[in-house]
Amino acid sequence: MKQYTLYGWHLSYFTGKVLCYLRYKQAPFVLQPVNLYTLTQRIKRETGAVVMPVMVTPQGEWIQDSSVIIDHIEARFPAPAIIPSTPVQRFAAYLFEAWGDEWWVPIAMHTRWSYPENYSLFEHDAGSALLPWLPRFIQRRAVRFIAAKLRRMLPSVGVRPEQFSVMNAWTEHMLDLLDAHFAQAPFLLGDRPTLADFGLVGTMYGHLGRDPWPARELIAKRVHLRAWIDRMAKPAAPTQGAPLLSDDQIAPTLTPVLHAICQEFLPLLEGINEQVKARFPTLPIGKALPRTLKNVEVPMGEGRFRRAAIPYTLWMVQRTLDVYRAMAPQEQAQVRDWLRPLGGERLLRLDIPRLQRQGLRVRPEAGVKVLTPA
Ligand SMILES: N[C@@H](CCC(=O)N[C@@H](CS)C(=O)NCC(=O)O)C(=O)O
Repeated sequence: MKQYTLYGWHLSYFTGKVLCYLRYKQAPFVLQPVNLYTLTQRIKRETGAVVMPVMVTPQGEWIQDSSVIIDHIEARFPAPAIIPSTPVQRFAAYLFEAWGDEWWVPIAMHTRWSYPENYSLFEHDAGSALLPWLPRFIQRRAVRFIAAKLRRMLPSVGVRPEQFSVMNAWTEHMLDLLDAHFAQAPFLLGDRPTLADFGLVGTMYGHLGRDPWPARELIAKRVHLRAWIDRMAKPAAPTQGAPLLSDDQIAPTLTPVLHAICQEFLPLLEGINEQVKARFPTLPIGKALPRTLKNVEVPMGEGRFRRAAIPYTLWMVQRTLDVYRAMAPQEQAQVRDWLRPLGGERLLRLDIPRLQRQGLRVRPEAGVKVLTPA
């Protein structure tokens, strides 16, 4: 059988997500550590962005974005299923994917780049991927240049020294909650992984679970979380027959996590949406919004957290909400009844203008008229 090629680095957040997923699915693929030429020339030409991961199909089609890659494979390799068949678990799986992809980015960047002891492994791994044919000292020099570029993005995603104590407290607490959950269930929604797990593993696989500082200081002592990361990284065998929780339930151990999603991530979405809606009427037709907009301030645990608004995040949530919209009224009612006591029902009323993705940016979906304010 012809193979898929996944271009990425195992230390990249979103490559980790897809890598764990493709392994679990036993899809025919090879991981091709992406080199400088492919990253900056071929991927740029094919997708319009310098980004990873990108997957090339056996037919030569280039697919960019971890969620689109997953959708492509799901359509062709339905078993083992990663999308729950019941409404609350299905909606929760997409919500966890969006949260895992978007909310955790500052935490993963902070735990990597605020601790210089991590740099050497990054330089080694990224260097041999980027310029495999050149001597090690040139590889290191080139990667230092890229690492410096990545570090310049830190303040925009919220990695700012004055926020470190809030971020650290949040992380310790959230990891405790996840550890307590994995002490009683092998995966987020039951006995087999779903899209929820693949969303969350992005932050844990290459970053928290593997960078030396967080792996030692944050993950090692949380043995159940550590074991989940390892299960996700090296799936034993497809757990096709293994059940999710019965009766469309979500484990009570996830209730505090879901509360946090509703009290922190939802205000972030609302803040981004406000800015996006204000920008759309003046956006020239066919143009994408900038990658980042102005700051948004939201709760984070006991504190407050400021970061730049990223319009792309709303595209991920449009994906979640589309799943809800496609449900029968009875199923929608079940999702509403589940979200209400969590304080998340207004997520369903978030009136995001229809968005089309363009690499890491978004623009109004073709054919959708954006009304100019009177
Ligand atoms: N939403 C995209 C995100 C991809 C992404 O942000 N990838 C990072 C590496 S993990 C990257 O290439 N970033 C380059 C940049 O931000 O310009 C996905 O799910 O694939």
